[in-house]
Amino acid sequence: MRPQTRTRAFASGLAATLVFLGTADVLARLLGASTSPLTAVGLLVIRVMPTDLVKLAISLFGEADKLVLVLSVGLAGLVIGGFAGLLLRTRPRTALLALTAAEAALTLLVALRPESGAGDVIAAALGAVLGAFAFLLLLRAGTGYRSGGHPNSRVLRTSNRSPEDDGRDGRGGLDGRDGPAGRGGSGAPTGRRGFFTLAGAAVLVGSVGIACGRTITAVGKGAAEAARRIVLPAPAVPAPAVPDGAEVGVDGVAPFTTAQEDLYRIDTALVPPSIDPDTWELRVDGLVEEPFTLTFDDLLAMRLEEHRITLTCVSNPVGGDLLGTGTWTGMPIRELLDRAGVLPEADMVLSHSIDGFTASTPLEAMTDDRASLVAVGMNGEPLTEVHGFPARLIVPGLYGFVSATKWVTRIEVTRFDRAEAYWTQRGWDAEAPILVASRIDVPRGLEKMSAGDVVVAGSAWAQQHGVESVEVRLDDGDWQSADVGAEANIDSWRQWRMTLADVEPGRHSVTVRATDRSGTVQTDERRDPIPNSATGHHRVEFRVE
Ligand SMILES: Nc1nc2c(c(=O)[nH]1)N[C@H]1C(S)=C(S)[C@@H](COP(=O)(O)O)O[C@H]1N2
Ligand SMILES: [Mo]
Repeated sequence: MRPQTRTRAFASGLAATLVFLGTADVLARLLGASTSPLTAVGLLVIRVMPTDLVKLAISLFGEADKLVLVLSVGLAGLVIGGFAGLLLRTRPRTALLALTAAEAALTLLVALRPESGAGDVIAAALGAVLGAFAFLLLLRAGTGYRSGGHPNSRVLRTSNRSPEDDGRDGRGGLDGRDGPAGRGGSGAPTGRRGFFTLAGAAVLVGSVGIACGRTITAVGKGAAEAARRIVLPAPAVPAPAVPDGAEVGVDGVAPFTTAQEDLYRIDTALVPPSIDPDTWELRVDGLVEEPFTLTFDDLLAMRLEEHRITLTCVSNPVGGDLLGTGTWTGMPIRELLDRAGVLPEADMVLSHSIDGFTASTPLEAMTDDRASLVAVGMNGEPLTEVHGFPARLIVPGLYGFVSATKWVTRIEVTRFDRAEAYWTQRGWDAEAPILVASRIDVPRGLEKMSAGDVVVAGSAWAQQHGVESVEVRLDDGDWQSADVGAEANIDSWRQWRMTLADVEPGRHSVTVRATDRSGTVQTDERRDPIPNSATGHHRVEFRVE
């Protein structure tokens, strides 16, 4: 049997890995599954990565962070596959075993994901078989090795000879001569061209697989989006209209109602779970007298209410846009908990997402009179996939990470001393009420304005307390009261505006602070978002000429 050159061995491992990843990826999409081995490893990386590194990745790559992650995982996989391929030179059986074991492990990883179904596992397993098959073909083409057909001694001999073979193979000319007429009989090694044609074909199959897989995802999204054009029933309790004057009429200020597609997205899901509403269920259990389960149809048939609520992320930096206001349609969680009968020792609700994410919400925030919802719609439309289709939680007055579980499947009544939520395990607070805050939308940082009157405007929020007033100051001048837009309710943000008269040419800054109805003035103390949100006044520099 011919020995394997280093290049061939490496190429075999790499190409076989690509066949596995690529075919598993495209098969997953074709079977309507959402988790391919590539995705599963990406999710695992997110899980084990230190929080600081995740933050760094997000700040470096922004919205492309997930793509960068998948690409890095893919490339790392190929290189590892390549190195495993090097084993072919000395121990072809071990190499084959290692590759199959690695593929099996990744298939198992897919199977272990909570959102995985039979389709995900079948796709990964088929990909693994194809990958192993490609590896065998390449092994044959490179050496004439046939699994099982050759006695161990031949393999061992290959191993013994390999050091000198390096030099020989390097001379290349031997390839052609040994090729078709080689010593291996029916298992004859293919010539250099034959081997690389085969390797090229494998690489092509794998890359096309990944490309198609990802394209189908993109196209499928549109189809899935259409399929979910469920018409929500009219809410039994509609939200009052947005009051006149809620908007202060300044271009560049975030609109009072945020369109669902413009709402920020924050979650740990690499691909948003694709949930079939016909099989989705919500379980209410834990410390309750009578646990029960609802289907999506059960939920839609209930007395749904509509509430206007500003959702805010704890990671929102001062001046950031990780917040938005929607008119949410849903079922009051309070009523679901009433039906289950909460036991007296309970003090927390741990909501579970289909993807394993959890949030801990003080029981009180779900049983007092605030509008905590199992929401099925935003602004009159069903939720989109990224925002939690078919159902998510919305709790006024608490940051999203301790309340707003998307793709929710379980409401577990428990105690803070018994269970910990996803982000609490990672150093963030277990309870996190939203702090009064404000933002300048106009002018934009470093904007050039013409001399004279300068209009400044933005938003302020203090969910559950309500925004009482907003103040602005030019440079280091005195705080002046801004005009605040009409208040829809205490759970929604308020726009504000102010005209600074006769601003002198030159560089200036404007700073904003809000006060809530309990009298708390937004602090100017700067601190990081972890563990329970950034603080500090938003300040914007601009130029007047
Ligand atoms: N399943 C799940 N739900 C989740 C999260 C998540 O990572 N997974 N992130 C939470 C956080 S931190 C926030 S701020 C809100 C954001 O909701 P949005 O993406 O719809 O704006 O969702 C919350 N719900
Ligand atoms: Mo968040």
